[in-house]
Amino acid sequence: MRFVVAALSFCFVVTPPATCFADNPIVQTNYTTDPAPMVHNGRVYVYTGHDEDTLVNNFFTMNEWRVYSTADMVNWTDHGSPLRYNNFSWAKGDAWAGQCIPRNGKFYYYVPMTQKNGGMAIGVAVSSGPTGPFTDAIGRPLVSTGTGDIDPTVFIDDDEQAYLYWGNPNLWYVKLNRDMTSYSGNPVQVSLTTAGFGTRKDTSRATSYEEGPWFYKRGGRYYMVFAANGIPELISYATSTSPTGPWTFRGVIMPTQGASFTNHAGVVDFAGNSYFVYHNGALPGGGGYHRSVSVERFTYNADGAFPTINMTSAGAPGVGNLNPYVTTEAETIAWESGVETEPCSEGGMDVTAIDNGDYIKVKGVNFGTGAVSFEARVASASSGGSIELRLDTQNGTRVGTCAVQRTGGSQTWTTTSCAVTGATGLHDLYLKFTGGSGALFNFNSWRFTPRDPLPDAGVADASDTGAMDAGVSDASSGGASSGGASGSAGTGQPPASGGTAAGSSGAPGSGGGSLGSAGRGGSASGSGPNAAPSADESGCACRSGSRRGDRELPLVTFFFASLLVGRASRRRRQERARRAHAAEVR
Ligand code: FUB
Repeated sequence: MRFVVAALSFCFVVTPPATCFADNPIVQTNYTTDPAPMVHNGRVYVYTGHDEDTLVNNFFTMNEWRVYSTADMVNWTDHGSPLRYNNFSWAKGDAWAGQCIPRNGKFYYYVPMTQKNGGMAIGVAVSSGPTGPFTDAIGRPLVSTGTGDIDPTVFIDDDEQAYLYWGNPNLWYVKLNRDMTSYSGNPVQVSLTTAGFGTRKDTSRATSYEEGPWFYKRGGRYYMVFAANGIPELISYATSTSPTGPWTFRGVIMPTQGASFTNHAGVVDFAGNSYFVYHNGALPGGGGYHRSVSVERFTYNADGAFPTINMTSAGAPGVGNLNPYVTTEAETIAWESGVETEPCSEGGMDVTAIDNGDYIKVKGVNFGTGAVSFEARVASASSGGSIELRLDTQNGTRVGTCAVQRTGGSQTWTTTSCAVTGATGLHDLYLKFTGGSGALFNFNSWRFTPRDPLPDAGVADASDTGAMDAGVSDASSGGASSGGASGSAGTGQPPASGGTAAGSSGAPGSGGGSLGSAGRGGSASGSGPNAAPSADESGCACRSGSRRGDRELPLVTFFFASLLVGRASRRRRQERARRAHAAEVR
């Protein structure tokens, strides 16, 4: 169901805009990992991995990638899974960290997987849209060096040359051809020097570089953000005046925090702000194998350096407000309690597993001079229930109650409506679900009807996502080209060694209950004792674990190194989340 309503700009609104902050983690319906942000057509898309609730061999259990998007940095629309490892005929598992980039009117998604014939390799999938579905573009791995081919990052330079970097323990790159599905020459192994990639806290490798590179350009300077220091990881960065180095180590961005032994970062500029997207174990039931994506807003220093960025539960401030008078997908969520999402027969996703007392919170909703009615697209195979419309808290002022009747099927959709009184100005909106026992109904989309005609400014297509009333500017993925980064030359590096790297790419370790994490370490054939930089572990009431092993050791070695991750069901996890947020007055 789609509505196109004119006027996203509420200049008649008397309520001054208030700053609302995102709730971190930004997704509560799934454990999400390895975020890769991408800006496209006024929205930020975040491509993620998905840690399954139930672990296999107490290790990363990841079968698919997922994508979420936002126009305001606080309300995130769930687009489901655009790609799975088994969409690649040559892969047998491990849908680890990827990155998507638009080019030539298409979207290219670079993702690592374990091959059926062993070892990890990077594939490329293509789609005509940012939310997929994606298909294997070439029917075979794009790159496969045999040494930890994980965590691809892709960037297209101003001269239109595209680069793909990746790897753990080595850092590799290729120059992609314009088709984005092939490359010229052989993979080049970056020479990892302490001048370029910092000194490791231990001597297991030559530098602090571990994995998860994120490559982009800002203000004429190239940035390589990466997970560093072994287990538990922190996020550091290097810069260069050239896309292929040499690199100069610039320090730590995000200290070791957040109850996950890995971290993995992406950086994006959007609507004039810079955002740092990462993962931790902050969701209830979270840990090293049950991670969740969070976002922080930050400002580069005048010289282009990163500030220290700490993990928060508040997250990034909102950008503009949400317009309730255009259709919003029900799966556009700032925070929820108890619900899940699923593919919808009407397209996109719907909200399901709705029980009595569950809710969805949408932040920064601008009702202007007021709403007179509300309508929702719903389906119910049971006896239905109600949607209570409450302002600012889950038990806040009720401005309407919409009855949902049985429709005869969980995907048999109808529109229900109800009167609304007292919804004016700017509020967080709670869609609170009530009814009998068991699953009540499914929920596809909603919108309010305004009391007054909307001004004729700013026509917008609500399409199938949340809609904003504030203009947002597009920016290229990665760092924006604006800003005051003054380039500085990197230090020289020795010629690339042809090094062998007894590579690692495996991680024992685990969460433990809701906070635990354990470790993973590298075992590359690096050399040289390295002083350990001391990580600032302030800012998060979480603990991090110790280094335990190496990803490419046999899985059996992971067992002794792993703590049990609570296999909390999604319901239990969400119930804990509900309790954690019960006291909120947002
Ligand atoms: O999610 C699996 C792996 O853990 C990723 O590839 C790494 O970056 C680390 O986050």
